[in-house]
Amino acid sequence: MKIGIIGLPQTGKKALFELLTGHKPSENEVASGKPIHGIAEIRDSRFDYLVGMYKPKKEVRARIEIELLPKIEKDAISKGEIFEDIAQLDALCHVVRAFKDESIYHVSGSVDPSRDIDAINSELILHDLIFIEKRSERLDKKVKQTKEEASIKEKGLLAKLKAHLDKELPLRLLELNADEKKAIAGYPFLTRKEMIRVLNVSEGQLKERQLVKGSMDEAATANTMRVSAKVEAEVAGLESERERKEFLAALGIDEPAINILTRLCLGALKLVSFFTVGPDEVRQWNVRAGSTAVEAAGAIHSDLQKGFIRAELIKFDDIKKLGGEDAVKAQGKFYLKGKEYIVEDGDILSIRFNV
Ligand SMILES: Nc1nc2c(ncn2[C@@H]2O[C@H](COP(=O)(O)OP(=O)(O)O)[C@@H](O)[C@H]2O)c(=O)[nH]1
Ligand SMILES: [Mg+2]
Repeated sequence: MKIGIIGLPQTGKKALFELLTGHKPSENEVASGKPIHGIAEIRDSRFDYLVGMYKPKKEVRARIEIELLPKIEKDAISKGEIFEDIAQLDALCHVVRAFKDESIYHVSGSVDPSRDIDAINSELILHDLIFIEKRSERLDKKVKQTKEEASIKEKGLLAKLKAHLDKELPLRLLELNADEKKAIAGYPFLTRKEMIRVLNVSEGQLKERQLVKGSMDEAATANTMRVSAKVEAEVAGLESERERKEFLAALGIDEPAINILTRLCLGALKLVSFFTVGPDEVRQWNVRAGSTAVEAAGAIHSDLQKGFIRAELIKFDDIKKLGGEDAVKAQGKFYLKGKEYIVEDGDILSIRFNV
């Protein structure tokens, strides 16, 4: 499961990638025009809380894969290449320039986040429209020759997708039934992918409420957040946790934006986190939303999946409220679950198994 960072030139993509992954791409890597791989640790205050409670010998954060894609420029669609790379991703993180800085050039000469959001949307929409056009031409030929029912049906579906895209709307906002989803599952539609939008703002804009004015794609604002790459880099550069806290408090910020961003990435990838805890190790794990207890066991080790007996479950909120495992048990909030239990975000699991 991979999320990719996309956007116009000079928006702060590389700065955010560095903050998320700790990997500083070299000039050569950037110049190669290829996606740059990195791994980001999930920053989750629940994990920190459990580490504080269990004081384990070892702490292991969950991770996600991140790719930094080359800049998307106007008419990028005609060059094509980057879109094949985007098609390989499971979700997108669009970095939008909102910071004002005269010393850093802007491709369009002025800072205007909603214009830039629409520009990138349009490129992705155009990509999907071109795909539909080509696919439809092939289907037309096929229908003429064979009158095949499945092809006729698919043509109808593609026409429906096209009508939606023609309104400048991404396909992720179009409701499809299970059959329709299945029919297009193998197609490289970019606007079907979950998208997070990161407004890279100036320090003074961090607390503003309004996200973007007048963009076409307002339905996506739930997945939009503000970051100041500059502030985050300063926070990351501070030595101690105490210094970081004080610095953020002085700016009126509760938590580094990078933490919020990693959580949004998890959501966009449709992953949920569970925890395993104990004196030896506290660890956070990611599994696909909808995974069963036995699948979660398999994420830990195949032996746990094969020999699965049951999962012992505590909810994070319960242990936080009650202060410890003993109190959780005393309150009857310690649960036993079978193979088919659907893991929820924030579950603390202990798998009983037989080898
Ligand atoms: N003032 C300011 N400059 C930034 C911020 N984020 C990035 N920059 C600068 O903008 C330029 C482009 O940043 P970079 O991370 O390379 O963006 P990319 O080209 O989109 O990958 C660099 O000179 C950065 O130092 C920010 O939050 N505030
Ligand atoms: Mg750059």
